Parts: sequence; C-alpha cells; structure tokens
Amino acid sequence: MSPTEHADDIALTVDRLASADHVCCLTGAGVSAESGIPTFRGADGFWAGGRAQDLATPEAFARDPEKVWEFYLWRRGLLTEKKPNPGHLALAAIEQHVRRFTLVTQNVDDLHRLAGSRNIIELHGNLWIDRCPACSREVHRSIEDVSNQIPHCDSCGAMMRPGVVWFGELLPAEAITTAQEAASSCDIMMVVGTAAVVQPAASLANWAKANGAFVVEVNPEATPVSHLADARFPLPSGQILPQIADSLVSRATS
Ligand code: BJW
Ligand code: ZN
Repeated sequence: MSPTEHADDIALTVDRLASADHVCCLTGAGVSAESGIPTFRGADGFWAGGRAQDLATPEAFARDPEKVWEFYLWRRGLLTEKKPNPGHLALAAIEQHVRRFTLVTQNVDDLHRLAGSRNIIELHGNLWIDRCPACSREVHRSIEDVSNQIPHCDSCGAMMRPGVVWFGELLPAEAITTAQEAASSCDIMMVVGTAAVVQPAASLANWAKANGAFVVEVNPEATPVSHLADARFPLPSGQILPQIADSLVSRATS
C-alpha cells in the first residue's frame, strides 16, 4: 500500500475519532488473523471443514463432550504461542486518545485485553473460562494453567464446559444490552475483521447507522454491512489501524 492510498479516508476517520464523544468498535476473528489464529469462515478457518455444527452447539456438547473439549483444549494450546498484533495494539492506543471507547468483541481469545484494551465487552464469552453446566461455577484459566485434561467442577463434580457462546444459545444479557446501548449512542462505529453474518452481533452496525453514527469498516473482503460504511478500508487490520492510531495520537500530542 502506498502512503497516500486511503489518505483521505484515514484523515476523515481521524477527524471523526478526535471529535467523537463515544466510539464503539465491533471486532471479529479477522483482527486476530495476523496473530496467526485462524478465522472461522476463511479458506483455512475453523469451520472450513464444515465443523461448526459438530463443535459449536450445545447439541454437539451433549452428544460428544470429549470431541468438543478436544477442539477447545487444542485452541487454548494454540493461543499460548500467540500474541496481540499491531491491529489489537492500535485499538488499545485509540481507546487512550478518544473521550469514550467501547470495544465489543466476538472474539474469545483474550488478545484485546493482552494488547491493553480496557473497556471490553465479550459477546461470545472467553475461551479461558470453564463453566459448570450443573451449578454455574466459573473458573478462569490462565495461559500458565493450560492442560489437556477435561475439567470437572470442584463444587459438584460435573464435567465443565467451555465458557463460550454456541449457536442457539443466548448471549450474556449484560454484554448484549451494553453493546446495543453503545451501538445506539456512539458517534462512530468501527467494524473490524468480522464477516458480519452471526446475529445479534452483526446487527450492531445497523443499529449504529440507524442512530446516525459514522461507520468505518476494516476488512479485506466485502460483508453484508459494507454498504453502511462511510469509510471502508479493504485491508488487513494490522496494516490500516496503526496508521489511523498514529495519526490520531500525533494530532492529540501536537
Ligand atoms: C480480516 C483479516 C485481517 C481476515 N484484517 N479482517 C437471525 C437470523 C438468522 C439466524 C439467527 C438470527 N438470530 C440468531 C440467529 C442464530 C445464530 C446466527 O446468527 N446464525 C447465523 C449464522 C445465520 N445466532 C445465534 O445462535 C446466537 N444466539 C442467539 O442469537 O440466541 C437467540 C436465538 C437463537 C436462535 C435463533 C434465534 C435467536 C449465538 C451466536 C454464537 C456464535 N458463536 C461462535 C462460536 C464461539 C465459540 C468459539 O470460538 O468456538 O462465535 S460462531 C463464530 O462466528 C464465533 C465468532 O465470534 C462468530 C463470528 O465470526 P467472525 O468473527 O465474523 O469470523 P469469520 O471467520 O466469519 O470472519 C472473519 C472476517 O475477517 C472475514 O470477513 C475476513 O474477510 C476478515 N479478515 N483476515 C481484517 N487481517
Ligand atoms: Zn458444578
């Protein structure tokens, strides 16, 4: 990408960020792709072999919990080698230089927190949480605590499940309510690295647009919300977000 490519849209986006009272950003698996974590629906994605129904539904867990755990324990192991990339770091920097910033993520990988983002809403849970389906006890695992053993509840002995949201399950009530409030009240909505096909997350961009927000999309591929975008960057987030963040930071400090 040449330095001048997308310069007008970068300048426009930075202007909007600098003057906004509230910035909301919805992220998806694409923001972690440059950390080496597969997306879901990409050519090499988790679901490329059509495994969503086998692994990401409560029915799959009821049918074959060992198989489902094998997938999630493998993903925990994968994450121990991964770090936030420049896209994650840029979003954390943007948060520090705007009045109010709400990061709504569909990702369960914890990389936004590791990058330094603070006001994070996790719509689809967190891969590092074990939850007991019998007594609701939750245990937060850490990278140091990664294991190949399926966890059982210390309180009641039941097999735990991963603390993520599967298809057909309700999103955590507080998370989706707060995310919808943020989308409805923000001045600028950034939609980064999501195919925008999974509901209700995908509709947040529509909520924001309907309430007058300036919509920015960062995604190499077009999505069902691309037509809403006032500025669209068809580029990897790790390339474009640092340019936006650097420009915002130098404006704030000059
Ligand atoms: C880059 C890049 C780079 C690449 N830089 N970009 C209304 C209509 C129809 C159906 C429904 C509806 N409302 C609800 C439903 C049912 C269902 C749903 O949405 N189905 C649709 C698929 C049709 N939703 C649910 O079941 C939700 N629950 C719910 O709504 O409850 C009430 C209800 C139930 C049933 C009926 C009606 C109401 C729960 C959804 C839970 C989603 N869970 C998962 C798994 C989480 C655990 C795990 O990690 O294993 O969440 S599925 C998976 O998809 C994961 C993701 O968070 C989610 C979104 O994926 P994402 O992030 O968009 O990733 P990709 O791979 O799809 O896209 C990556 C993008 O990045 C691409 O666009 C690339 O181009 C881009 N990219 N590299 C920037 N470097
Ligand atoms: Zn229990």
